[in-house]
Amino acid sequence: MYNYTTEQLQDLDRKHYLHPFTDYKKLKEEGSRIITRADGVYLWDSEGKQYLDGMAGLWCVNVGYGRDEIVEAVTAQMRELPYYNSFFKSANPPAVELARMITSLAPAHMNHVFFTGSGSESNDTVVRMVRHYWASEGQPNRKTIISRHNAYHGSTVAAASLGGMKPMHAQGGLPIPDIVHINQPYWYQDGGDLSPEEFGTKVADELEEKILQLGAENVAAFIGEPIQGAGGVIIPPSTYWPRIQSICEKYDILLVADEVICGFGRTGKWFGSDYYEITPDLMPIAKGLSSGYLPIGAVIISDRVADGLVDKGGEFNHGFTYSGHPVAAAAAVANLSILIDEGMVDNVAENTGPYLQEKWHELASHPLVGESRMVGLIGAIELVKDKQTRSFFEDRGDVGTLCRDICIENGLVMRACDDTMVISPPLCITQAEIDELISRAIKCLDLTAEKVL
Ligand code: PXG
Repeated sequence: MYNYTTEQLQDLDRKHYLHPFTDYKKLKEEGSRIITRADGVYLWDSEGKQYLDGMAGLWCVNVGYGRDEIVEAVTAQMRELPYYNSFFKSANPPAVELARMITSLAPAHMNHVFFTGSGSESNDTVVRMVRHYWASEGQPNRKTIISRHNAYHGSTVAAASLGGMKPMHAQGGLPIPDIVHINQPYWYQDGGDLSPEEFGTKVADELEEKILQLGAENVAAFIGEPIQGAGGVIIPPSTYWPRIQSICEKYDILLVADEVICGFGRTGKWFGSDYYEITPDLMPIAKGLSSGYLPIGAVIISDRVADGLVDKGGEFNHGFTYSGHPVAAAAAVANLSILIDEGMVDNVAENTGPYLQEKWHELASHPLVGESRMVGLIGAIELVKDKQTRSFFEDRGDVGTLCRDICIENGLVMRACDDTMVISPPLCITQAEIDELISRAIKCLDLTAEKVL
């Protein structure tokens, strides 16, 4: 369709295209990889090289690539109504149907949806909505939102402020006021001599300390990813979420579960909140909602918060041109239908999840691997210098980057978060494809170990 050679594309890319989260000088020197097509769990680049996509794009292509049902739904919707807004008392059939479907899958007390265009917009919506909710309830001082260091909630000003990524805060004077951070439940790095369970309780208790320090009457909400994704697939100890939930209840703090990665089957349940048996007040979602076929996000809202907004909130002065976009909504409806009709979420829980977990845990015996962890189809391995003492390499991140580059050379997309290698493959992955993923991963770990151990 685009009549360029790889070199021409790379040249034009260098000249005109500033990529997200990219060191521009390095990219200019090295040139970009041009991905041209995909099917199932595989990608191909402009030179015809094949990759197994262990990251489902960016943690989003849950149903896998190449699903005609989505293409057809989108094409039909484009013809019927390519765009109309949801402002001024308007709605459209796919957006209404999508709201019905999402709330039928969400926990029973969550029956309302606000549509956005992305996960970042969903989290911006969370910030404005929880503050507006408390103001409507006659508690306008409840403004502060407590989040965690090393959380990722997106890249807009509010979402990056909610996030706990220090390099992001350093660029542009973030966080914005009234957002504070506590420690993350990262046992492998910070747990020391404590058992994971003891450590989980200890870090959860930091929430109570922070609430008492701020005064509960000033705190609006706590936000966390059920499992941190971009932070390195930090799977919290079993004691963590129950404690967080009970602290939120004790002080009447709204609980926000960022389900942008965990939502729509990643953990083998529909939502990470189902996996950890927590009952949030708000759940920002995106990614797996449309499997990335078109950009769409949303916030799922509890009856308590929605009722408050309806009864006392007046006009909510917030929304986006593309809130409830009919074509994106049609893609999401078709995507959710595939997940439901093919039983993909149960298949992760009962079949492919346990199968990949067993093989993934075997990687822990590799000399370079300090820990392997996985829930459903989201997992990580820690690359370390000394596994006995849980010691990381000195220049944290260099070995991860090396391993990631070796993976790419060998036809496997794995992402490095510092020296933590993470995977989150499409939920449609088969056992045979899992075998292939693991054999490519072992080869790449061996090649990395040869260079660094
Ligand atoms: N919340 C979570 C938990 C996310 O993982 C967002 C919100 C923001 O979504 P949008 O659609 O605005 O990007 C995310 C996004 C990475 C990486 O390198 C992760 C994300 C995005 C880009 C890169 O791991 N997660």
